[in-house]
Amino acid sequence: MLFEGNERREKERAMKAAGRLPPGQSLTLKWPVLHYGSVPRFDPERWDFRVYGMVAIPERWSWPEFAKLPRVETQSDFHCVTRWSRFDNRWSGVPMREILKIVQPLPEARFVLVHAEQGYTANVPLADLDRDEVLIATHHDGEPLSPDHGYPARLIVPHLYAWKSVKWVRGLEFLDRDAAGFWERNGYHMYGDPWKEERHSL
Ligand SMILES: Nc1nc2c(c(=O)[nH]1)N[C@H]1C(S)=C(S)[C@@H](COP(=O)(O)O)O[C@H]1N2
Ligand SMILES: [Mo]
Repeated sequence: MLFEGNERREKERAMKAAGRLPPGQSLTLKWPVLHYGSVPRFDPERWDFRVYGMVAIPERWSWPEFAKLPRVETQSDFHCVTRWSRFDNRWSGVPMREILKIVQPLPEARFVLVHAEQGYTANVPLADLDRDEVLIATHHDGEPLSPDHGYPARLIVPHLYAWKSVKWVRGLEFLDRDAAGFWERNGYHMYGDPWKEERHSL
């Protein structure tokens, strides 16, 4: 226990020195599980991933179709608004830029409402999805996601607070205006930049 505490504090100091620990955050070596509601069951027969709204080519992929999309591996940090940060997560899955290439957002599209099981949603500006480190992850540190971390697939947007990294993701809705998601309707910030501590809206 004592050793674990020292190791954590040392890594935290190192991340702080490297400019990787956002203000008001502390480093965790574990991986907490955080979500509203219960863990949904995955049914590969019925699962689909829909991309719709303001796109030139709407898509609906079944699980086998989704599994054939191009893949990428990334490494990034993860910052929860409840003040823990987890560093150097290795994710693999479908790069968001591949999805954008396929569906071709219309010029009017500026925001995306991300949809998950059980009606969970989060809003993200399109420009914030159009980045190399953003992906729909199916694996973490070489293993398939566990059910409580979002199996079979979750969004990862490392530069925003982790409530935007939607677990059990099922679709992307492209919009010409910002529309609050689940936590955003409940007082969280519309954008959620951890470096500016955009935790709550006023
Ligand atoms: N579908 C869904 N995704 C979600 C949430 C949720 O309640 N439902 N919670 C978010 C929050 S607040 C955090 S911090 C991260 C936590 O991811 P983890 O449980 O894998 O650590 O998931 C995010 N994604
Ligand atoms: Mo969170």
